[in-house]
Amino acid sequence: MDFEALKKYSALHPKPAGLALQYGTAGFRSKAEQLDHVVFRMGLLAVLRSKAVTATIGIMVTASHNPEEDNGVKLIDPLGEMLHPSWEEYATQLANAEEQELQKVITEICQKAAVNLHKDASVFIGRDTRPSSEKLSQSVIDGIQVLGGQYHDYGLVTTPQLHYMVCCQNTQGQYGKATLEGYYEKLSKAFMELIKQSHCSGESQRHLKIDCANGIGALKLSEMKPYFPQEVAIHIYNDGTKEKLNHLCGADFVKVHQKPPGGLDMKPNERCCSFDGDADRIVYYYKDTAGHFHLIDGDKIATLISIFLKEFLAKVKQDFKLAVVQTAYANGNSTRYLQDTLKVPVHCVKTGVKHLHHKAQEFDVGVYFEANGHGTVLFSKAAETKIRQLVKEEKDDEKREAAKMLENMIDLINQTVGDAVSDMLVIEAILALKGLTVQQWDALYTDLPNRLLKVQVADRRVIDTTDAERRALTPPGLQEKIDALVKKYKLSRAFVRPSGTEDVVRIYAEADTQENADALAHEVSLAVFYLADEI
Ligand code: G16
Repeated sequence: MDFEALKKYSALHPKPAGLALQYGTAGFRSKAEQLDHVVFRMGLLAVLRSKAVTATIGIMVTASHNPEEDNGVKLIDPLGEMLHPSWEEYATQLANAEEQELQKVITEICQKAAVNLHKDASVFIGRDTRPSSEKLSQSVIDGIQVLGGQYHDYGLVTTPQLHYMVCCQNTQGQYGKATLEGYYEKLSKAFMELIKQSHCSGESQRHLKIDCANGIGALKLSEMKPYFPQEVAIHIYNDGTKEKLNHLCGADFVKVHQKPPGGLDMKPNERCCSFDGDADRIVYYYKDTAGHFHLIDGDKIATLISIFLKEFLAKVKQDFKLAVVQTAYANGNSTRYLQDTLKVPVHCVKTGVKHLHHKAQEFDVGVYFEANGHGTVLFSKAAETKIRQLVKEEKDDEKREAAKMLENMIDLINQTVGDAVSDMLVIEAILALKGLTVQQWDALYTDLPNRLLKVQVADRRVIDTTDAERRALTPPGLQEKIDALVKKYKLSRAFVRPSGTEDVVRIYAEADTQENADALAHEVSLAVFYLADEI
């Protein structure tokens, strides 16, 4: 390794003294101006990771749902999954090393992770539409080049598109072609195969209004439009030409505020959806004739997909194990509906797609969604192989047709990570195939009224949690206080956790009425505010 060159380049990407950042829920996130040294060093780390696993690694510059002024960076592992947790630690060490320690930290990582420096390295790069992203991705390239890695810069792509490219590359094309055309062709072909079998052609079911959060989703959907069948008319709003990224729009805004985004005029009963800033999350919604807003979040998306999969998995009669993975944010009534009505096992894990993905891998078919609309479906290799085999060889027509339906679903779903474009097509296909309106989908169960709040405290790390983040271990007395507050209301539940993407503590509460959910969330936030700052 040429440490002299490293020293020279690193000096061009200096670390602000005293600044310490952590690889959080989805990589590093901070104000963009604090990230130059971090992205340079993540370029270095991507090269080391690539050498360690002898595969292409992805690196995405984005801060997804965060405000436009923020930015972030995360690494993507060979099959398109999130970076392995053991390397998250190395990422944090490398990002926080003082200039003079850099060489030592790199050497230590190489020793601990048995990195063979003589191997080749290959890195795929992508970025979102933030004004700071282009320059930051140049710094990533500096990091890759100084360690002699090869790179392919995809430029502006959605986060899930980059995950897809990495997976395609490392499976030698088995997962698909590692190009944008390859992605559009794969998804649109599977989608068309599916809707060919739908019998409903109501005008209202073909139009969809999409709020793209003023982000990359608008660009990529426009590119994809020519690939869509005529039966689907998508209308793009908040395309980034007028307003700021994620400002008063996007999936996070709609979910947190439980109201429609700005910039999208909604007529009664029209089906609408919102992507987030890097198009890995999606939520649906509509306004009824009385003008009331109805949110259809990740929990209801998981439910719709589970209903569909359960029906078709039963038809192929293979005894595949289907399960749903949620987080503590899942609405209590969604969990009850899935378990008690649909009879699908539900598992709860910590926030962060990486945790849900990991758990979902335990089943033949694992549906995972965060309530915020981030999720996908995983099919085990064995299940996928069996389904494809049934399509080719099964003599029983009904069984073979059901297998075909599942096969197209497998191809339509981006199994590497939650993907707003792919999820949208999955949902649109299921609604068309089952002849469901958005209102009928919404009516599967009624969400318990809930409220999400955030509180700023001096140091959010004073909050430590357990039991998939449902209980607080510290600061002392906080959980007892939450328990006492929860007891005041019916059907109530509340929890707190430090965010891994913003400098805030998140509070979630649900109860029998909206007033009670709001009051409980407010009281819990006051408890957090006082107890966290006492430490
Ligand atoms: C990221 C993660 C999600 C997580 C969200 C909020 O989303 O990928 O899994 O739910 O942050 O995390 P936290 O509550 O820790 O801030 P995105 O869309 O911003 O990448």
